[in-house]
Amino acid sequence: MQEPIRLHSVAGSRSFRVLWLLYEMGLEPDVISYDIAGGDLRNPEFLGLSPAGRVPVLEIDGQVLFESGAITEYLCETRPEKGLAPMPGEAERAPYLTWLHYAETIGVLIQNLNLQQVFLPDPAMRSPTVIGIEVKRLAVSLKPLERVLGEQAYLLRRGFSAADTMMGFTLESARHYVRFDRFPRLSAYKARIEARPAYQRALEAEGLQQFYDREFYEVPEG
Ligand SMILES: N[C@@H](CCC(=O)N[C@@H](CS)C(=O)NCC(=O)O)C(=O)O
Repeated sequence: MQEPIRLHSVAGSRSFRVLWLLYEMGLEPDVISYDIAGGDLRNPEFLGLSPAGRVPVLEIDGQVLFESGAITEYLCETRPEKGLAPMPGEAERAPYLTWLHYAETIGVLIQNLNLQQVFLPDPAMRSPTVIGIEVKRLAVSLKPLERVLGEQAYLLRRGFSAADTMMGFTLESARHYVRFDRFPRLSAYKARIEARPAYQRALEAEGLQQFYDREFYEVPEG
């Protein structure tokens, strides 16, 4: 009998990337949910799986993996028949790796903004200067996506891939800080990937996101 696949997850976090990819591959993980604000991720048991206390963590094939990009690469390399990534030596391998990791360049900007706008307990602790800079950096980092999506429907010319599962979730967070009407192609791409049955299923399985209590966060006056 095959061992169960276990995904350690926080709703609305980077673990969504992995859940969505697993569903795109037709795999059925058990989802173990944590409360990010409640200190769950600092439990010694969880720290034994993820040393920095971060999600996602995936238990699969007798191994424990953390880092969403590494998990994505591992899943695609061990299950090449799913056709969700160009393998070494195949066409578009370089842009695939580039976009897959670029999703974390954007992810870190969002993380900084989440810290400032969502997690700091007292608004007086926020830095309008830092928020303003990070929002600008986020908008700049979306521009290359707008350019590439003018020429193709997905991040790779060959079609939907795991670069999209890494990036797509990131865009859903980014729109809380940058207005997407400036990025019409990116908006169309976002709608296209979110309409996929596996994306919708992951949303349902994950439950309500725990991060945002409003549609858009303005840069505070300062
Ligand atoms: N580069 C890592 C980042 C993981 C990460 O920071 N995850 C966030 C949720 S999106 C987290 O677990 N944060 C908990 C904390 O910072 O305490 C990845 O892509 O997996």
